[in-house]
Amino acid sequence: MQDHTVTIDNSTSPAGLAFADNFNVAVPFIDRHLDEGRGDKTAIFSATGGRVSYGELALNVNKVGNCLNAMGIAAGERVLMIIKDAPEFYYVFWGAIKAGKVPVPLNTLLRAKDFQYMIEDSACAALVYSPEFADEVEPALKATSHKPVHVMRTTGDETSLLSCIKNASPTLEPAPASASSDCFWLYSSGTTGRSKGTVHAHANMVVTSQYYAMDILGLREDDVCFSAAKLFFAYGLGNGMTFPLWAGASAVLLPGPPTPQSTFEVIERFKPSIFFGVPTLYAAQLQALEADPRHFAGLRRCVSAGEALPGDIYRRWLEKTGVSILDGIGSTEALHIFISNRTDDIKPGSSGKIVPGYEARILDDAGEEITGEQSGRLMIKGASTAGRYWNNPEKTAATMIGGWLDTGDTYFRDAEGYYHFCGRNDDMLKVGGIWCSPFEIEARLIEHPKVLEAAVVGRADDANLVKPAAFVVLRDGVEADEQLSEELMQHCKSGLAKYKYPRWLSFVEDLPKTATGKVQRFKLR
Ligand code: 3UK
Repeated sequence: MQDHTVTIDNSTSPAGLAFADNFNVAVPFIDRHLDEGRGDKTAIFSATGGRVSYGELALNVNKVGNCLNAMGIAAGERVLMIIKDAPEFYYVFWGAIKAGKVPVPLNTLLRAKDFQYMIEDSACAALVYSPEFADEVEPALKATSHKPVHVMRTTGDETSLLSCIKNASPTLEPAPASASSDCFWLYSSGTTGRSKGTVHAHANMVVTSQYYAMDILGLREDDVCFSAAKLFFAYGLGNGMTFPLWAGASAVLLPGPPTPQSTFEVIERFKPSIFFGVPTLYAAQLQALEADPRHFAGLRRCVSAGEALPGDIYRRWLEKTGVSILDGIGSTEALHIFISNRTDDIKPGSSGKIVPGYEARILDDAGEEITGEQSGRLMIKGASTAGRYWNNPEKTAATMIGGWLDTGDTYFRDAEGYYHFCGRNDDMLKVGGIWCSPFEIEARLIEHPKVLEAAVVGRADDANLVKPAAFVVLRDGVEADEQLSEELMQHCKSGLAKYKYPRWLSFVEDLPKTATGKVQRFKLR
């Protein structure tokens, strides 16, 4: 295979990466393993049974690519994916890339109106979904003004993707591409307005795999990676797919929700060597371990990201399991972690130091770089960052500035070079590592006939992790009681993605406001 190669020069730090002029990233991630003799090695263990070898993976990727070609989907057209963590996620993602289409994995926890927006915004040519999500996907397809030409379930009858690939050709030439051409998108949420399609190039997954997974995590071919964070998040996409594929290692996929029970079962059964979680899950797992201690044989690394890992969780996890958790900050726009603790260099409560290959700057309000220990706006630069948001030049211009990415976070760097998270510059909340806009919850509350006004802010729970807290002003004559509080929580759970409901709800007479009528959230916090 002469084309589509990437050369890695490990004599420099960070490793030098040189891409062939014609570079389709499916070749080094999928096809390379056949040339390197890993055809029989397990690429994927599925928690629902079954394993997929590198040989079968490459075959199914080709078959899906051929099906997409046969449907007449043109180069660069989007293929939306609403797919659970299972081998078919890999097949569609890599099949699309190899055939020159642009896969767009969506958060499967979202609701019909979110999917409707993404179908319209992406103007996708195809949508592939797991039957489990039909109740939200199908109403979205009915309501949308843009009808994707091809809609397919992953499994089911003869119209499903898995039936389609039965008769597809097992060989596929990689579509022409280059290191900087559009490869895939991930949607990233914003405070106000809708989420933005973050456009990633072919080179980007190579960069995160090399700079973070190989150089910081020390990923090896004999590793087994298990990510509690789902593949549709940039964090999970790296942990549970691109990293193990890059190293020729193996991944374990858990299709269902990650609970202490379900993750412990996977860890005990498959003995992963690297576990990737989020602080909220580590806190819940610790609680479960206190009642029911377990020993995780084979586990050599644990990673946390999505929101800051409290030092207390770090210490208790180390005490209970003997494994330290590496906290690192990443983002959808940067694709993966760019500041991280190291196995031999951890400062609990901090995000660690810059990952070689990335640069960071902290700016004051005037846009000047801060060199001392004061906090400011964190900007980062690196070869894995998205070049633009889809169809959104304003947001692109505001966020991606001269090669620098505005993270939207306030950070300070201490005298030893460790970065410390101080909060967001906007009102966005991270709940269990997942974005949550207070405005969206407020809008849902206000839809309720008994609610006049609502304001939502973040509040720390017992584990020192932020969850939404709502303040509600009721309409005249409505009685505030426990039952109404429960009714409003249910109203949120039924209309929003499940993780977005307020964990606390207080009834108030009025909301603190500025002279211009803007809610003063800081007073509620
Ligand atoms: C926050 C953190 C403190 C921070 C992500 C690893 O979370 C990821 O991507 P998102 O786009 O959110 C990015 C924002 O989340 N954040 C993430 N990690 C930390 N804050 N400490 C942390 N360790 O506000 C950041 O701007 O959902 C994480 C890898 C890939 C990712 N996409």
